[in-house]
Amino acid sequence: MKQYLDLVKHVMENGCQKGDRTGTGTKSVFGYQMRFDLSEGFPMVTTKKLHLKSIIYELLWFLKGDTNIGYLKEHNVKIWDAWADKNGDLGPVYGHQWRNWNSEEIDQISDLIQELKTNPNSRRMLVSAWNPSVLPDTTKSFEENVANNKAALPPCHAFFQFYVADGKLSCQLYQRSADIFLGVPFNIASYALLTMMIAQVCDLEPGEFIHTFGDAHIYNNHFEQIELQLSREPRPLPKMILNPAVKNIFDFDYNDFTLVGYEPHETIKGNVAV
Ligand code: THF
Repeated sequence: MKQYLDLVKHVMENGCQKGDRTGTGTKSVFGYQMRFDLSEGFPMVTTKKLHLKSIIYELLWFLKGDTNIGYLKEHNVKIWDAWADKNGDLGPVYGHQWRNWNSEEIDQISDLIQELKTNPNSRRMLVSAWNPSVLPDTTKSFEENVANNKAALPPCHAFFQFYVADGKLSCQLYQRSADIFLGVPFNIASYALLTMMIAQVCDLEPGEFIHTFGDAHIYNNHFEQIELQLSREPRPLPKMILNPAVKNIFDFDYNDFTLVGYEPHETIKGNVAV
């Protein structure tokens, strides 16, 4: 994953020291883009071990339209725990906006699949998680915002667009805010997987995943972990195999995903800024 290591180097060399909402401090750049050709392998970072199980369950949870961490907890996935209220709710975050935009029963994922199947030349195949009407009030706690029907956090991966050419499906994501050490490896794998799943159910081949960033940052308490990753030699990319029998995007289940040949360097721990 040269693309990821290039991003890391770029931000370490060119980033500005910048304060942030969480009070941790970051090195940050504004605007950057990476491209992954999905025919070259599945883009999983190899310079540390990634917990693919969390990535798959999180994506299945988004696709269900679920915004309560109960389902994640059932499967031992903890990555959303820090922001949920006492009932496990996060308010109208990703899953809600994808499947029931602004609570108006607009199912952006079903509409996208329909458009891909019937009008693949369309330039309007977007899904937006960004909804100004549910943005949280930053003077209030996560808990208070959720009680007011606001999202606990504004979406980081804000919207994405699909593109079909030569029978191949590509996806471009705009991520407004990107935690390069913890979140970005998850986000790359998650959207690469979503692109493969949608390609399969629309009888297309996976093309490219293009990852475009707004504020791309490395938290000050991740520098040591980042240097360790830069000292490691990247390994060959694994392959992701989907169960070919699945033809409906909402029918995928954890057992339909098989990752082959993932031989990463060992895990590196880091604290998440809340
Ligand atoms: N907030 C911050 N500060 N960083 C983020 O990456 C982030 N997200 C989501 C929402 N807010 C964020 C949450 N996603 C981990 C990974 C992804 C997250 C949150 C946390 C994490 O701690 N990963 C560890 C453990 C993995 C595991 O337990 O499965 C890791 O080592 O990768 C980004 O969208």
